[in-house]
Amino acid sequence: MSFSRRDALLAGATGLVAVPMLSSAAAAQSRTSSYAHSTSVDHGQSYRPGRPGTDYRPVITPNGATLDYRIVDGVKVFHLIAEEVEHEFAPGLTARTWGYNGRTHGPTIECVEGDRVRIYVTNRLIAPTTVHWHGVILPSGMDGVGGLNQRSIHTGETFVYEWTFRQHGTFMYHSHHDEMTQMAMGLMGMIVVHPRRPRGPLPDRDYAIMLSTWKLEPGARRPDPNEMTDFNVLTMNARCYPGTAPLVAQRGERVRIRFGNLSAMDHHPIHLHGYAFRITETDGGEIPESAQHPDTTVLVPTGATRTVEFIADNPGDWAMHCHMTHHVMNQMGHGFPNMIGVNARNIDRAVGQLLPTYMTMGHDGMGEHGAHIEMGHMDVPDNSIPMVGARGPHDYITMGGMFTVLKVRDRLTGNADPGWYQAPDGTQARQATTAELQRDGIDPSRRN
Ligand SMILES: [Cu+2]
Repeated sequence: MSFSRRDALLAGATGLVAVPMLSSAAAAQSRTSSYAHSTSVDHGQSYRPGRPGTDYRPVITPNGATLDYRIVDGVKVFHLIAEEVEHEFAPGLTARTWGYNGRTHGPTIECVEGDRVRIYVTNRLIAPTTVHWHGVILPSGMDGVGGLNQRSIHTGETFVYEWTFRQHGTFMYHSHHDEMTQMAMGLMGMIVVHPRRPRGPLPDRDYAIMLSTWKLEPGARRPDPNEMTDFNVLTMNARCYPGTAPLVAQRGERVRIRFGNLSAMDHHPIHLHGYAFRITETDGGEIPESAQHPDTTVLVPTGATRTVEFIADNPGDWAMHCHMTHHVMNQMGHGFPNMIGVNARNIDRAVGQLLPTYMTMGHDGMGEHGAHIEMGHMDVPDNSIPMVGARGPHDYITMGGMFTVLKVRDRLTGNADPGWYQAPDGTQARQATTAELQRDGIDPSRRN
């Protein structure tokens, strides 16, 4: 349909064309074609505040929280407090970060399209700040860019932002004053706006995950905002593996995962094992069904959100991680020589006479690093985590950083971690037996 409401308004304003009355279905149709963002509300109309459980199924922010609100005269009132936070990235690694309401990142702001919101922002930081509402269509004066849309909020001050959500989707909020410093310190969070009139099936599990990157020298207590390239703590909802909580789903459920990325310098191709999903939304709006395509990896550019959906029909423990291999390492040191293939036995013996715990690292790769540290073979500075991993059900999991696990089970209790997957007989990789090798004509000692 080429005739849009905007065209109608323009035509009406110029008085050149008679404006036909549109049926409400046609009006809805015209709205979706005239706006890039997705909307299911009538723009002149006001709506009662959307209620969790009635108007929407609440989103889950793994390792995070959802911001509380109260309703005052039909307006949802929120209060964000920007402040310093003692934050744990994973067991063994904490830092003084900046966040909102006692957590890094800030809690997820969740609304329903048509909700009128009033968001108070109190600044308890040592520096001025503002909050920008990324992707939200609102009046220019509410957009939160320091200097451009408002003066900055000084320490001790409280500002108020107010608008009506006229769109649904996944958005973000973050500091827009001294962004380089304040976002590197963690001042960001997710915004989820549910449609007032949903089309299509609702998800049974709806997850929100913010991707971000940090530089934290081993032993240091504060992230370094000056870093441009060498980020060494890569996080989902400000946690790095093994600190990331698993996502769970019951077999057959429709799962939606909303990714946001506010990394300083990096895009993240997030890969899910065991599934193909559809990429259904960006922070610009819903992707028309005809343009959705199946994929196993979704590239989440910095400054953007991507939403994926799939039916959880394949039970198991499925890795979900950034596919950039340096983004699934924890505090990675790059400043050492390439030792792959080097026989370090003589070096270890010689140095070992002076330093009894000495061990040359890296001659068969980096996978051993975390396990060695756990076994006490190697010391690491206080308040730091090894380059990789955690103990898994079968062996050491040589992944860190932007890594988590989707656990799909026939039966679940709420959102509780069901533990490790027990593969049914005959569905587990294992060492081949001699009989099998003989049966299938496989000779392990064969030379090509
Ligand atoms: Cu990445």
